[in-house]
Amino acid sequence: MIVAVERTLSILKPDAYAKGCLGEVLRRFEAAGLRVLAIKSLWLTASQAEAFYGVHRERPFFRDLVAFMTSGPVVVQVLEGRDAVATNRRLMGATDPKKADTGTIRADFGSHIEANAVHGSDSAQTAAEEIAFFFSQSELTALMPAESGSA
Ligand code: FUP
Repeated sequence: MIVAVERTLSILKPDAYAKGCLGEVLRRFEAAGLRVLAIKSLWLTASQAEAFYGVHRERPFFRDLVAFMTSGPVVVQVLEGRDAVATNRRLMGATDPKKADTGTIRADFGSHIEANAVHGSDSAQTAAEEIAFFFSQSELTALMPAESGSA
């Protein structure tokens, strides 16, 4: 079976940040073989949250989702590893924490369908777009080894 090494975008949402479970969630990613390629914390503006979740603009929960995503700081990160998109989605669990499998991040740390602790890209194509939304090329290459021979 061919398993692709790929990248995905992960967000630790305001509820996860407030609960103090960032370390445990990161531990689970690393234990599953996902490496943190780039990471930063920020407080999303309404325009950023609206643009990021633009696909849901017409849904009834859109306003509440934007309000929630701007209610506190988040951590955004690029995870890299084998089958990263699917691995991250498996670790996250279903969108609604009540329906998420036991032991998944959303089952353990989510409160309800809106405050569900984490976001993860749902395809390689979406991942590429979401990574570019938050990270510049230089941020993505910051952890590459320095050129040999430089002083
Ligand atoms: P997921 O890919 O699991 O994050 O789920 P979706 O892309 O379908 O939804 C994105 C976010 O919208 C969810 F994380 C939470 C929010 N949402 C609601 O608040 N209510 C809904 O009924 C569905 C999604």
